[in-house]
Amino acid sequence: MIDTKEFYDYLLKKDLSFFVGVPDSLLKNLCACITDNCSKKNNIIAANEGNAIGISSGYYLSTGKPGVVYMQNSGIGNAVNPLLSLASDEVYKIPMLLLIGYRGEPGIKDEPQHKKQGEVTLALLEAMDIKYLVLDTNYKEQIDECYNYMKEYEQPVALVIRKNTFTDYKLSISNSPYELTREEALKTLIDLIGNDFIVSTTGKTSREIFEIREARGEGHGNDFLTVGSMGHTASIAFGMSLNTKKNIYCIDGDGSFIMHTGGFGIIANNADSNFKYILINNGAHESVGGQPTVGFDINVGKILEGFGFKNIYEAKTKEEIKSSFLNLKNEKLACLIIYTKQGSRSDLGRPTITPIENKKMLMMALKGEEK
Ligand SMILES: Cc1ncc(C[n+]2csc(CCOP(=O)(O)OP(=O)(O)O)c2C)c(N)n1
Repeated sequence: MIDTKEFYDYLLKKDLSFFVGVPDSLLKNLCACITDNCSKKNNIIAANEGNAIGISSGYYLSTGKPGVVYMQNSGIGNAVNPLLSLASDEVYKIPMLLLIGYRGEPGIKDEPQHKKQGEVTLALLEAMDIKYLVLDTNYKEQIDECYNYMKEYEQPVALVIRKNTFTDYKLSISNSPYELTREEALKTLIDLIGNDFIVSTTGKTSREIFEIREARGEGHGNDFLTVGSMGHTASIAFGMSLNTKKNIYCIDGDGSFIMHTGGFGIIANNADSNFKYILINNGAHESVGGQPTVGFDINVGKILEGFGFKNIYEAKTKEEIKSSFLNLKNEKLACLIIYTKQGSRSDLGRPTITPIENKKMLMMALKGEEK
């Protein structure tokens, strides 16, 4: 294992002191160490991984120094375009150190959404002509090698980081002004949603919905538990809502909302009255370690309104969820923003049905509900 703080300190020693990225569960300890030790100005938690490449490129243009971009390998997809059409040697030649969490590494057990990504991670880097090293305990030499490569070739270079590489580092999570937990909010919502359909976001939201249904002995056919494709939950729900009479409730997270916010303009201007948007805002990427988002700093309601949503409700308690729900249900282009604190059960499991089983159950349940 690598001592997290020593790794971080060594990056600083090489003058690699500007960090930007999207947190990852596998890089949880490193992200926590960066969040704890870096000034806000030198650690930007980006909306998505492509944004992170852009920000790091801008940093280089004004300082001549490479930035450090952290991401889960799922985020490579978001980063491909700016890596190839901005940073590459055929375009502007912009060096940066990519720290990539290696979920789904072949031979290591992982969740279905990480399998394919893990299989192709190294091949993707090779196809993009990005030099990479798989991080090892001789990390100082590896960082030196990356540093020298960036100096000589002015190119992005990657350190691919396996599961359990870093020692524990606990993030000091600031106190939340809210009392409700995400799981309490979900239980309340599931009671109210009844026989309608749910499309839930990646991370613990979908895991909690699965376990609530299990505990109640209900099936999973009314839920699409989006395990991957972070930031696309609302688009999936919107696409689904176009051809069904049923109400489709998208239950999203703030990190996911922020990742691909542009999609909401398209949704608001095309959705029918059966598309319902619920955002659980805990101001954090809670599922991967609790690193802050700008969820509490931006006015989500005004943003949704600006895109064309009409009736924005807010709730901080179960009672407020209940009292606004009828309006959400009955009004076209209505949204509900629920403010919660961070935290989840320590024994929270994962869906025991496969994504394909979930898909089949859902499609079966939707059959006969066409508009
Ligand atoms: C493209 C991509 N980047 C990063 C991740 C890792 N990831 C999984 S869940 C999550 C946090 C989601 O945050 P939010 O939507 O606010 O929900 P919360 O976990 O707070 O409930 C992240 C960053 C991912 N799955 N996909």
